[in-house]
Amino acid sequence: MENKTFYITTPIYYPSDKLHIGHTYCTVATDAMARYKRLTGHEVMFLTGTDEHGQKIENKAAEAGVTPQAFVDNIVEGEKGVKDLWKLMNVSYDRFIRTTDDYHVTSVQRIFKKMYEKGDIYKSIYKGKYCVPCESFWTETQLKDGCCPDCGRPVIDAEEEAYYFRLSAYADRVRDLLENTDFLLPRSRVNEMVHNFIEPGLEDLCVSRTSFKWGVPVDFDDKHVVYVWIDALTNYITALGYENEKYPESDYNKFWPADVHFVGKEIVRFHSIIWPAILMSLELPLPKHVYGHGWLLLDGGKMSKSKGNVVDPYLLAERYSADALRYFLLRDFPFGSDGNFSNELLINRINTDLANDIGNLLSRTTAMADKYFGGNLPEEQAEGAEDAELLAMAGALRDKYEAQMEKYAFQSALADVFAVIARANKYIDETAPWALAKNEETKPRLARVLYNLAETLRICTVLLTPFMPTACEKIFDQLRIPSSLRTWESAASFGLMSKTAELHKGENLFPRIDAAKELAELDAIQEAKKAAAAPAPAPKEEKKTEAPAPVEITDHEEEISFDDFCKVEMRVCKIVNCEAIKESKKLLKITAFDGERERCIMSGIAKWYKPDDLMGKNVGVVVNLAARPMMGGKYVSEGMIVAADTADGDASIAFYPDSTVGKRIH
Ligand code: ME8
Repeated sequence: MENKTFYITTPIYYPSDKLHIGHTYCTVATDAMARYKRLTGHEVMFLTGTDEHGQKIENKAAEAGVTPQAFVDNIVEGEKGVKDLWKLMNVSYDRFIRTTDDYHVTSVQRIFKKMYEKGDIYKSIYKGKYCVPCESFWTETQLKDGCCPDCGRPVIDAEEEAYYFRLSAYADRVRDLLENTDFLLPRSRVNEMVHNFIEPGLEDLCVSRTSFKWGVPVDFDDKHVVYVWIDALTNYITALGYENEKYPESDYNKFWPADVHFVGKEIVRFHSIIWPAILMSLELPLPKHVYGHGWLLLDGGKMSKSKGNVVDPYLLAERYSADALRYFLLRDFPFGSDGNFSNELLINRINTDLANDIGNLLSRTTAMADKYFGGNLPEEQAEGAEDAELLAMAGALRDKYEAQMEKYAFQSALADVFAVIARANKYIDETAPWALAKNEETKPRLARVLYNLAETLRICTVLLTPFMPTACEKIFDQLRIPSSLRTWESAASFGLMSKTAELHKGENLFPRIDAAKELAELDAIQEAKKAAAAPAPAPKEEKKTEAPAPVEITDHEEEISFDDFCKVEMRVCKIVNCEAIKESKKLLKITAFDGERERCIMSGIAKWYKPDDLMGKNVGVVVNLAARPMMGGKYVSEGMIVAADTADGDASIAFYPDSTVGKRIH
């Protein structure tokens, strides 16, 4: 078993915005693969990270009024940033590389120089479309209606000095690699690469820029920064210590070449053409595989922030658990192809596979063991005719699963496991344990039925661990499985558990979801986000000529200036959760979505409104009150709901339509 290593990577993501479900999809697939390889006894290096340089980030930071470094620090390390997301999703990466890490910058400079000294990088002239006010070069395809995509102004043809990588020199070797090896997977992607990029003739690649500063400086010519791909792709070796002192050379020797790079299909070109060519230039071994996975689509199109249709993995994982989301992503969509994401699919999958199939199997098995045997199966057990098929299927499962996992066919591997789970549920119907329990003579048969169910669950749970690590631990615990029987080796054989197994019913791991209610809530949240992403309506022109109508000031009102009034920010917020709290009869704890984020509001309206009266309603909220700790700091209230005092001493809250969520109230 020693010396088996496995090196797997995700793309390094751009921290130009919060990551969405697409990034999560690739990362959890990589995590499942890494966990599977650890389970099978490999020493795994799982690398992920962020690709932090470039003009886009520089521009975004400028818009936000912060330095590029502060901007990326916030998205990567800040609250609900990239690292928080991977923690929430239970992603077991071994290393996280940021291209702004000093050691990476050093390596990139050394690599660039090496390639330059070899003659594979040379200085030339870059020609492109230039926006003078933005000082930005654009390619033809980046232009919007022929104009600068950032400011919409016309562009001019312009030139700048740039370094180029002699990609053309490697065309034949790359073609051979693509056509005659299994380097690029799935195989269907090979033709596209060859036809679209190799056959028309590979052009040399521009690898430096002088028009922006946010990048790795070329150390022998510092008006240039390294442009995109030499900086980004080399992360896969710099994170192993190549050309830097951060990690020992032994890491590189142990893990390079990578076993597989998982990447989305839109960057297959860079990973299957440019990356091997860079490595050839550096005279380094090539990764064994690049796997180009498909996209998650929404309504048939790609998700995009500007369309307001990105799916937020935080929201879904917090609502349904990271395990359920991980399982759904890898069970519903074939890894190599595109798939249409929908909340409905997610909820259906949770209800059918997790609540019904495995959830029921577990709770029926443990509940019957508790009820009929006090949780301890007796020694005396009797085999029966119904056993053979279940035992054969469960006994053969590990090898079938392995064959699929080795092809990165997560969907098929999971389908195989769930076929056995379905078979076990059918076995319960066939053997009717409740009937066996009625008669002392059939108790040994009952004991064996429960034993077989527990063993089937054990094997399935070992194989599901890479996909649902937390839930699987809990299943093992309910079945009192010792650690020696949670292993890959033990999953190959049926019947390893002691016959006098102890098992007890525990918490319901996958509660059924009320689909109609959840879908309505998720839709409402999505609508609110879309409304918030849409451009605000143009402000009404102020009527300067008419003086405002005089307002009568009654004695209990202190007059405030218009400027003071403008300081109060009221917005329509959607109540996504509302509950009574045990510490107070007056207060309700409300979670309200303000168009950008959810905030906690402690509101003293419990006397007039029950939680159900407010769920899903859109209400006016003062959102810029200083946050206020309440109940000794147990809760922090981040807003105040606007309510009217009615004549009879009641409170009345105005409700707004969905289209106004996130909008300001003036
Ligand atoms: O391309 N469906 O970063 P990026 C599935 N920095 N996967 C998706 C997806 C979707 N809708 N959207 C994104 C970059 N992804 C470069 C990579 S690597 C040396 C440099 C996933 O933030 C998918 O894996 O645009 C895709 O390739 C990656 O996120 C792109 O992330």
